[in-house]
Amino acid sequence: ILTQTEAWRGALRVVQEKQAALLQLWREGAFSDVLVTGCGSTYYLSLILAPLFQSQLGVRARALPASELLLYPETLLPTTGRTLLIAVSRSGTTSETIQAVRVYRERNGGPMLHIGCYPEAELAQIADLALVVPEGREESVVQTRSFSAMLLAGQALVATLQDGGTLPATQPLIERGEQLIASYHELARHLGHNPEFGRFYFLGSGLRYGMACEVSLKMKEMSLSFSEPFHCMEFRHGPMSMVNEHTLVVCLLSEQAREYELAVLRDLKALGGHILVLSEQKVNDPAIDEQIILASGLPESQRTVFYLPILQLLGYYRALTNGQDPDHPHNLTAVVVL
Ligand code: F1P
Repeated sequence: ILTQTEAWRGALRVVQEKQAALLQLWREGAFSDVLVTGCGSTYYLSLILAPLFQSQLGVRARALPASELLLYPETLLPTTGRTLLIAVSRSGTTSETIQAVRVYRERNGGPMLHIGCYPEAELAQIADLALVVPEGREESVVQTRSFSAMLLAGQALVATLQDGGTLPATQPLIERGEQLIASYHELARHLGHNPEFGRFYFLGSGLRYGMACEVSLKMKEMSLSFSEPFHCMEFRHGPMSMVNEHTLVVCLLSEQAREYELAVLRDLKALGGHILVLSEQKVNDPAIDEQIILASGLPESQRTVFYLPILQLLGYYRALTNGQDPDHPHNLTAVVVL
């Protein structure tokens, strides 16, 4: 978790190296649709990437777990245009993802772009183009550094394909990441070790929903704690009945709907919840107990990666509190085979 910013350099370098090929694929393809798929963490990465494609590039974009794409292809709307399939997988060997890609291509044709960490893996080999970030590799079963590297590669991919788009500058990005870790590591340790918390909720909307899913999964799989993600406003429609004084609510606060989201947090605070907010700038509100200020200076579409280190650390410290090995939690393997 603490070394992930080293992998960011690799992610940006890979996209830079492939820039010409990516632009050629994108322009020649004239895609109307983008379909992003993966499993587990890499499905959540797909859930972050699809709205980025849609909002930044104006194509219809959708994320589906590889198993759904494989077993329920009829849930996809047919398209009259061309689709770019993006398969995300740390290992590049998850059999659900490989099979989903094979079956989809047999039926629909079209190119496949892979985002992963292993150049020799099957998905990298069968891809038309692969963004492989070997620096993202890690020993733990749980994806942390790899997720960060693949996410940044995906964000940089979207930036590259935008007309006149530029990649974020590598050095300032890394420096800000390291500053965030230095500033808030202690907060993650403190909250993660607090035995009072028995329930964790991660709220994020719009571009942040996939991230809320991922950081909630980190908490769940590393520490075997009760943890769930929701869209912010959705939380009031039932799930908030679970909030009490043993609940930590983590909100990835937006700028465009901030007032609505703060109103939800005030309700949760009134129920006894402890509220941690991550926001670009400082926000003053009585509902907020703790705040992480990203101060990235980047547009929303390019700052998602900054949510990761501290919230991964939160799961890590909770795992230690729960007596779990955060690298090798119970019942998990690095690659799932169908
Ligand atoms: C996908 C994945 C991981 C999860 C676990 C099992 O792997 O579901 O997200 O943490 O290790 O596999 P991959 O296809 O991204 O390699």
